Amino acid sequence: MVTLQSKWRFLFMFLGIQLVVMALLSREGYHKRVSYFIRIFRKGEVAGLVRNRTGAALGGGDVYANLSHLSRGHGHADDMPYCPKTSPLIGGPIHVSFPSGLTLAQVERKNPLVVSGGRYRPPDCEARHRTAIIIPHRHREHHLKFLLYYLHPFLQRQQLSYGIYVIHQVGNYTFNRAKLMNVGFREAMREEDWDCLFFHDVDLIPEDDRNLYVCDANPKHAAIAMDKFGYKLPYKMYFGGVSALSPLHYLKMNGFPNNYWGWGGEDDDIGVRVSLAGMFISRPSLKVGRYKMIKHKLDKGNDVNPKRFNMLAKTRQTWKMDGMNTVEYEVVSRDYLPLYTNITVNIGTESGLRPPAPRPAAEKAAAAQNPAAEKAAAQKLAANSSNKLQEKLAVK
Ligand code: UD2
Ligand code: MN
Repeated sequence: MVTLQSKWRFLFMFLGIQLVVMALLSREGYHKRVSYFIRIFRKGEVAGLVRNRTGAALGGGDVYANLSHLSRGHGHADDMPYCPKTSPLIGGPIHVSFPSGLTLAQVERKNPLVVSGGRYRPPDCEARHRTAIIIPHRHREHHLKFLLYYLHPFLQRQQLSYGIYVIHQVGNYTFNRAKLMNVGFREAMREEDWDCLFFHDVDLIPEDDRNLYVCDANPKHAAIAMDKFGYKLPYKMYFGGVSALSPLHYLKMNGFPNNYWGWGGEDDDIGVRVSLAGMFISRPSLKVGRYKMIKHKLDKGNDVNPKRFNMLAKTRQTWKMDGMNTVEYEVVSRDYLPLYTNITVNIGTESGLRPPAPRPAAEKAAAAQNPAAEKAAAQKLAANSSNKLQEKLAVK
């Protein structure tokens, strides 16, 4: 039997709950709260949608699956509520494959909300994070196309405001990944006050959108689990592939080294810089920081750098003298393409930005008459420049 006393108790409890709900609603403004609750219900819907589709596709869902309801019509109003802390569009594992015949025009059509220069903002809420993606590049258009195909919807699902920058090294001189990153940092920050920069190999495709492209309190190594290393971290200090730094992190460690020409070493140097600058490496979980690398051979013009171990041994002496504070380059062109901003740049060689001035014609003719003297002169020049490099390294 229900007594009069217990009836009163229920009534008070009911009123109490109502008061708490009212207080919650009025705390951050009625409008924001209501849209928050609406989103919770929509989250269920979207998650269901993704689960349905992922269920069908073994090894992850279609990266474009839950973006179709975002429409161009919204416009971007100033009084929009912030996006929720966790995006309701996130779906987890992504199915990654590389179908032949994909074109950039198709990628454009699949991303109608991306605007000139490869920029995007969520159409229905104010993004909580602004992330720039920096991709060092030369002669990898084929990989770039696949990366763009996956990265655009991946970032949209995370409700980020973002921009994609491709930093293209001009000419055929030895490739320099880390120096291109320094260029990317400066050029991207010149355009917008990004709060996080992702330094991204062109051939790495993220396989789980819970791997958030936002910065942590410490520099983040995002590519913790790659197929090429059996989805495990190859060694503790590994910092290659994809990493994320805030502008403050980047400047604190004086950016990346400029003097690693060719393949290898620069990623370890960067890892060491993080700790020399008093920071730690943060990482997502192995379950989430998964990447597929598009298979490739070592590129022409990116031979293994034989000096890398010697240079690495000196990072402690060199990091403050070589990096963001000394980077020199010339922007050749800047193009705002539909899916990315392309910055073509001359980063020079070990001996500077410009090739040595051509010798006067008379001197050349004399050399042609005397090949032995020409050979001796060439040897002297080579010895000089390698001495210069050695000196440079020794100073650092
Ligand atoms: C590893 C690291 C990479 C870097 C490199 C050593 C992984 C997944 N990545 O990559 O972060 O430390 O070793 O330098 O382990 N690139 C071009 N054109 C070229 C050469 C390079 O665009 O001609 C760019 C491109 O973005 C590429 C990146 O540089 O992804 C790294 O070069 P890689 O892919 O040839 O080297 P890899 O896979 O051994
Ligand atoms: Mn690679």
